Order: sequence, then structure tokens, then C-alpha cells
Amino acid sequence: MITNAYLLEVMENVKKRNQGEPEFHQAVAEVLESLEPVVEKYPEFIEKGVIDSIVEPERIIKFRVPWVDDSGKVQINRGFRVQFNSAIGPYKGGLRFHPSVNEGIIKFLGFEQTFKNSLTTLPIGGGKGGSDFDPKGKSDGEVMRFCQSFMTELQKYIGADTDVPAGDIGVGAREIGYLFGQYKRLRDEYTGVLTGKGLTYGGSLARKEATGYGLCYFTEEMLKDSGTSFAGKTVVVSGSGNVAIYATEKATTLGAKVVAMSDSNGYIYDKNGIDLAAVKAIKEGRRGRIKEYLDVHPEAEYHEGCSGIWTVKCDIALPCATQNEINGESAKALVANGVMAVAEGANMPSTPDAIHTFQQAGILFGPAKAANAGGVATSALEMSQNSMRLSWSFEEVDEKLHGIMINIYKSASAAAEEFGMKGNLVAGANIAGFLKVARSMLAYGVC
Ligand code: NDP
Ligand code: 2IT
Repeated sequence: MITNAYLLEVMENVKKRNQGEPEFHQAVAEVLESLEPVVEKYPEFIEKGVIDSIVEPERIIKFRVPWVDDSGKVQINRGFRVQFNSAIGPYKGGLRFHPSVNEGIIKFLGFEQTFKNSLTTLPIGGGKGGSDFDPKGKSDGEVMRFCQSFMTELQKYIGADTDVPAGDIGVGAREIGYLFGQYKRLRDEYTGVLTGKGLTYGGSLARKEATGYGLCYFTEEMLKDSGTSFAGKTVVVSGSGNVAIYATEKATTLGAKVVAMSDSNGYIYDKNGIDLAAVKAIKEGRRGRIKEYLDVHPEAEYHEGCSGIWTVKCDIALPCATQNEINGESAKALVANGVMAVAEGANMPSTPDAIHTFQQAGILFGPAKAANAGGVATSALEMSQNSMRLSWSFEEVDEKLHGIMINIYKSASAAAEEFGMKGNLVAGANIAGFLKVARSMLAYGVC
């Protein structure tokens, strides 16, 4: 709960000016609450307008995306790019293609991205974009025509030193290929304007793995501080996309057994441990449904509905699907089943109620901004390699990623302790991420 009168007023203004955008309100409320002790110590952040400014995106771009489907019919989607904050570097953040996308969702993601990117210590500002286009069930040709139309408009606003998009839900290697190809064609330049590119055209080794691996590196640090590790632990991972697959891979390498994964239709439970090669074949290979796991492993179980996955008993839960996928009730079920750590691979997957439940129960909780920052950190490493026109080995990038995740854990822990909330990584990540951005904004004067 926010109690500071000024911050309460800022929150009321955000609600008034951004009506009908509950996810954005949720993201802002959490950060403002964490900042109470910060503005007490540094009143200049209020006096110089930094707080008022940081909740307002620098620029919102919204556009029509017309494309022609396989039957010859014209389809119209909406495209968005929210350039939230460029205080510490060019806007950086993914593109999400999902039917649920709207301005409020992109705003919440861009806002969170600003603090996440700051935590990486790399010079990247915050942005996010996407469309309500649904790639599910579309042919490659349809996805290509959509991506080309989307980029035809977006290219006016982005650039390697201005704004560098990447993937998110529904945007993977295939989409980035179509988007980069169209940018190159229209602008006649070959620069690192997108990250998550294919390895033959400027992509970085280990970018594909980075969010999931980084999530496990972060979780490992949380566990280490409590005198334990992944070894021998039972893990539940929601989702079965990019983040979920590589979180499962790394958790397994670190000695854990992942017993459940999901998609938006349902979840699989395999008491013997998930066969990740089978999941990759279904999801990365043929874009199938998680239910098809049973074709290869009939001894496993499939349950309709994705939220049931939180009733599976586990030591560690890694939500890697989407926002608000763990509500208060699911959090209670996890706690009742003895979960010891929850770390967020997805953006804002836990509702405020769920976070409260975990914190009250004394469970280790790694918030998204910190725990899933490995993806964007490695994107920034891809930008560096593109600028230098060279490429690092997988091991080099992975080692840098590992170091960055350890450092994020340390700075979030240290900030929590410094501001009197030891062990509260939600507050610690918000504060540590905020300070670098806010100090830069102060340096610029009114901005
Ligand atoms: P993908 O598109 O690769 O996978 C998304 C997965 O989540 C799929 O299994 C999908 O199931 C499931 N999912 C999506 N929407 C819903 C929903 N409304 N309810 C239930 N399940 C859903 O995306 P990513 O793995 O890239 O992204 C997953 C999360 O991680 C997102 O929150 C994203 O913002 C976050 N993230 C991603 C990063 C990256 O580098 N890619 C970096 C940091 C965070 P289905 O196939 O049925 O839709
Ligand atoms: O939410 C995220 O951090 C991402 N989707 C990755 C963004 C990026 O620019 O790599």
C-alpha cells in the first residue's frame, strides 16, 4: 500500500490519465510503493519532477497494420510501440504478438522494462511494442506479410541508436527474420536494429537461451543465500515457449527435476521429469500443443486449463507464461504444498495478492524485473557485438550473462537492505533499477 501523500497523488493521476489500463496501474503501484523510503531520503526526486515524469511514456506510437491473408482478404491489426524512457540508453524491449495486446499492456511492459534494463547495468532505456495479431494457426506466408507491413510503419521510429526491438510472446526467430529483412530493405542499412536475430545475420550466440538460463542463474543465487541449491529439487515451469524451455533446460542441468509445463490450453505432469527434447520437437519444431507430449509419453498426465499447474507439488516454481498467471489462490496452493522459492520468468506473472502471500509465508521470491533480465541483458550484448562487427563464443556470452545475473541479485539484495527491507527483492529491484534512471533524469534537468 502506498502511504506517502505525494506518491498517492501521482498514483491517482496515473489512474485518471490511463483509464481502463489495469496492468499499467498494477505495475506503477508496485514501483511507487517500493519508492517510499527512497523519496524520504532523496526528496529531490519529487521536487525536481522525476517521479511525475518517470510514470509518463516519452512517446506512444500506434498504427494500422493492413495485410492480406491466404484467402485474399484484407486483415487489419493494430501496432504499438511505447518508447517509455531513454534516460540511460536507446529504448530497448521486445515486441509481443498476441490477441490480448492493447495499449495498457504494452505500457506496463515498457514501464517495467525501464527498471529491468537499468538493473542489467548496460546502457539501454525502456520500450515495448507489439500487436493484437495472433500468429497461431497462420501460415508462414501470412506471418511474413504481417511482419513486413508492421515493419513498414515501425521503421520510421526505430534505429540502432534510437530504439532496438526484440522478441516476446509470439515473436521468435521466424518473426525477427521477417522484420529484420524488411527493415534492411526499406532503410538500406545493415545495423543492429533488432536483437534475437538469426546466427547467420548478426544474432548473438546464447540469446535464445538467455532469459531461461538467466532466470536459473538468478534463482541459484537466491537459493545459495539460503544455503541450498537446485540439486534434487522438484520444479514446476509454466508455459512452454522460449523462456520456459530454456529455464527447464538449465534447471535440469543444475540437478533439478522439472515435472510440469503448460500452454494456454492445459498442462502436462510427468513424474519422471519432463523430456525436454520432446517438448522442443512439439513447440520449436512444429508449433504444436503441449497436449501432444502424451503421444510420446503416454504415461504422463495432461490436464485441461493452465492454472491447475500451480496445484502440482514442487519446491521451486518458475512462472514463464504471462502476466497475472498466479493469483492469490494459486499462490496459497503453492505455499500449502511446501514451495520454497518462486522466481518470475514471465513479466508480472504474480498478482499483488500472490506476491503478498509469498512474502507473508517467508518464501524466496525473485521478481520479474530482476529474475528475467538475462534476456534483455544478452540483447544488449548482441548490440555490442553488432557495433563492433564481431561475435563472441557461446561460452563468452554465457559467462557474461551469468556474471550479470549474480550482480543483479547482489544489487537488488543490497538496495533492499539499505532501505530497511532486507530480503524483499521486489522492493530491492525496484529501488536499484530506479536510482540509475532517476539520477540520469536529474542530471538532464527538466526532461
Ligand atoms: P513464447 O511466445 O515463446 O511462449 C509463451 C508461452 O506462454 C506459451 O507456452 C504460451 O502458450 C503461454 N501463454 C501465452 N499467453 C498465455 C496466456 N494468456 N495464458 C496462458 N499461457 C499463455 O513467449 P516467451 O517465452 O518469449 O515469453 C514468456 C514470458 O516471458 C512473457 O511474459 C514475456 O514477456 C516474458 N519474457 C520474455 C523474454 C524473452 O527473451 N523472450 C525476456 C523476458 C521476459 P500458447 O502457445 O498456448 O499461447
Ligand atoms: O521482456 C523482456 O525483457 C523481453 N522480452 C526481451 C527484450 C529484449 O530486448 O531482448
